[in-house]
Amino acid sequence: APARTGGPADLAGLRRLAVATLDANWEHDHTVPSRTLYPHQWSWDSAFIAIGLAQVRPERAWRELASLFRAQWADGRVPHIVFNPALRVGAYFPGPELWRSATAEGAPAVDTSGLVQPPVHALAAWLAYRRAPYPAGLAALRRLYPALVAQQRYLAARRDLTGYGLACIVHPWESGLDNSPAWDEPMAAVPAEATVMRAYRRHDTAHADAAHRPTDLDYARYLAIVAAYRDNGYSDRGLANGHPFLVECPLFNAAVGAAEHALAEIAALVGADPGPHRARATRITEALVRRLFDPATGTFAPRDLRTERLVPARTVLGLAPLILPDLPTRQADALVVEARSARFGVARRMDRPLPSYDRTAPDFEPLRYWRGPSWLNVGWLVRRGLLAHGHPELAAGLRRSMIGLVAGAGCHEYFHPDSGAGLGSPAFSWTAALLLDLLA
Ligand code: 2M8
Repeated sequence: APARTGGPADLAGLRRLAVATLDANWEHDHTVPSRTLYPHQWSWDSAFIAIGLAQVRPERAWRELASLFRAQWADGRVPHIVFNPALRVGAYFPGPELWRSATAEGAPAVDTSGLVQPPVHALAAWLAYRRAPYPAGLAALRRLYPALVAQQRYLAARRDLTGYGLACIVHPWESGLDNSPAWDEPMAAVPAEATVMRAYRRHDTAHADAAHRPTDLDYARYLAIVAAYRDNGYSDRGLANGHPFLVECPLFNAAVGAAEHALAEIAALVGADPGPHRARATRITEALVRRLFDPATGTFAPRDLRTERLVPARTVLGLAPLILPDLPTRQADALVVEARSARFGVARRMDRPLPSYDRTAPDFEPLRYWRGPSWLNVGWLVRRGLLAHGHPELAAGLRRSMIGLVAGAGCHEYFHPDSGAGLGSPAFSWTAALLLDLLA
């Protein structure tokens, strides 16, 4: 493994490793998150990947986003997985045969899932353009703009179940933090038994240690929620009457708000009116504060719409609203306190990486996926937030810590939150892409 010293020679080596990782994961018009674990195209992965590609392969950055948006549904939803038809059956579980998107109204010609992921794409497109503002980039941005607007319209029109102005997620996979302790409470109410999984063959545990992944009981519930949504044609009408998982998530909605800020910038560039985007951004931030900020804990928490309760687990999802430039000082200051606390340990000099979950919690699991390990994409978002709210030293500390992770272990999917050891896929695309962005 490369040394941890971080001198210019090491940094050049790290950059080469990141570019080689992205090149190896490039697949005709998109980048797979990982050749083994995730061999298709994933929605928010593609956004993070485009940010890194913009620096080294700008033409690919735009192809990455364009290929994802070609799979957009008629209602505007951008599917969380776009399946590569060239791959064998069983290359990923659950595959197209379980999603059956072709039978749903408004689905594209290619097989996809019916779920979405945090809409970080407008932000990615804007950053990619700023990184490589060549004329083809502007043309690509112009083509993408209406699709990005439709993506937001879907979330506002179909997923605002309460009328408060927030989008709800209908599956933990939509949060991107699949088995986060944030979902334990809402998931406990989903009827399923681990034994259901005997009827299926999981693909992930053939490539990663089962102890580092969600459990069979988690997967049984994931499938039960997919079946409920799919059997209703992936329609969002009637979700409130019995869909098994309905949550307002702070990271997801922070992404929705950040998207409106980015769309305002893009609109100005492509000759559209930025005003409505700014107005929507303001309303989303207000709704986040009203609905998901918990003054008792000083952080944001998901709201379970079946019980109307805020989830008590303190996860890194709660720090995400920092990315909103218009987050009021009171909430921004509270989040900085939360980030610096022993729970998350953000500091000018970090002795350990940013965990995905409160490291003082009794059920903190340093090896298991989103229940403790450190991930570069959330760290990258939190760093942006610290910069947006005037904490350059903390942002620099977090950046150094993230670069140190890759220097020590390579472009892993996630990292042990104490030792920094690499976990999950060893050649993971968003780690490579966001490292390039951090080094730019
Ligand atoms: C993970 O999620 C997929 C399901 O969508 C899986 O576990 O198979 C999550 O880490 C998610 O955030 C990510 O987008 C995806 C691909 O990297 O993997």
